[in-house]
Amino acid sequence: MKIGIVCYPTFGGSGVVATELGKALADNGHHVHFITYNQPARLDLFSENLFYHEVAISKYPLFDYPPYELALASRMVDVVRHEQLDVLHVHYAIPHASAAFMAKQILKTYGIHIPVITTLHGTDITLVGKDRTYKPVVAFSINQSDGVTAVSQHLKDDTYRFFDINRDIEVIYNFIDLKRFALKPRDHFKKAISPNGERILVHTSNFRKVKRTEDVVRIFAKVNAEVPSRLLMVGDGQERTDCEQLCRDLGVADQVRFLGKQDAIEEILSISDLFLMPSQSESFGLAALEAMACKVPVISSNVGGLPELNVEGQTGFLRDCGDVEGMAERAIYMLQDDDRLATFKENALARAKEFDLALILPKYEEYYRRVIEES
Ligand code: GMT
Repeated sequence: MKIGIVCYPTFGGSGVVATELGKALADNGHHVHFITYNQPARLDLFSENLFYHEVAISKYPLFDYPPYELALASRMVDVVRHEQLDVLHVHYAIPHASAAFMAKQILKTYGIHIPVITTLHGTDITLVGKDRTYKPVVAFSINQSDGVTAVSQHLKDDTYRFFDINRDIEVIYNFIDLKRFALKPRDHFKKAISPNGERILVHTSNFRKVKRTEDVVRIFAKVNAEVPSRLLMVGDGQERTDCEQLCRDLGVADQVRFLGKQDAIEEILSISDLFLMPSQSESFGLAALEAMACKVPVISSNVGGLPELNVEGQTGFLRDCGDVEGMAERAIYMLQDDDRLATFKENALARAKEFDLALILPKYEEYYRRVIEES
């Protein structure tokens, strides 16, 4: 198939899923055309089947806000026509689904029919999408898509709850490349971070409010009072400065390292014992899956799609959002006993294998075929 993929080219979860999916499809022989305003973060173009089409935005003094959606729709029209695409797959509803709708209407005037598939990732529904500013457009463009997927059953349910949706939504879970995300021996690195064998806790995110990064620090401070430990904070965003201050206020600044944005996340996960994800909202929790693939169990909140990934008492524990006390108590329980921790680590990997890219990729391919046939 010739597939167009539209996504945010950033480190965010939806961009990562779209890029990894595109690369895997290209490896499977499909021609994959990325249409974005920058080359996606994890995209290397060393494949004859991968193509990148930049959306260039002209700036005119008249525009306080350059109309990106129009530039994107025009680029989609151009790529579909000249590359003869079979399907357009847009990731994250805003503004990709509505731009695709516009492109589809324009293409009709050239006598071209292009099926559009929208994948909902999370905040495009739970946070931004249901904001009154965008809600009618999001609902309309979901209903007008030829196919819609959601990354968890919970996100699918939320979409029906928040919007007036009159069509089917297919659940296709996030996936993991187990070749890349695997436990790698990194003893020298581990020794540098925890010279006396302290347990290593880790959090990776974009440090937005929704991630409750201050809870991460508070949980760690409680754990650290009972179990010799270190915390690695990976990523960057608006909450980082407050988190750094909180570390000082709680007296744990020397035990916490802020590593900023990192490419080789699997290296950091390989030396970690426990992943913390106390999010306020999380449609799936790709970062937790990446940790589990590297044999790192998870303490998370029980919101959104997290219970579809993290299994209570097996791969970790889930507590109510904001229950810092409960999360810390369960973390201490896991970290205090070597054998118990080892069992959780094995279970985490076994669960991650259920989301292997090799299992999820055929679901997308089959869905593309079905939508192309039925549209
Ligand atoms: O988590 C983020 O802030 C990034 C966000 C995105 O849209 O890029 O991630 C969302 O999509 C990921 C991939 O499908 C999911 O695994 C994340 O759970 C989801 N984030 C939220 O729902 C907050």
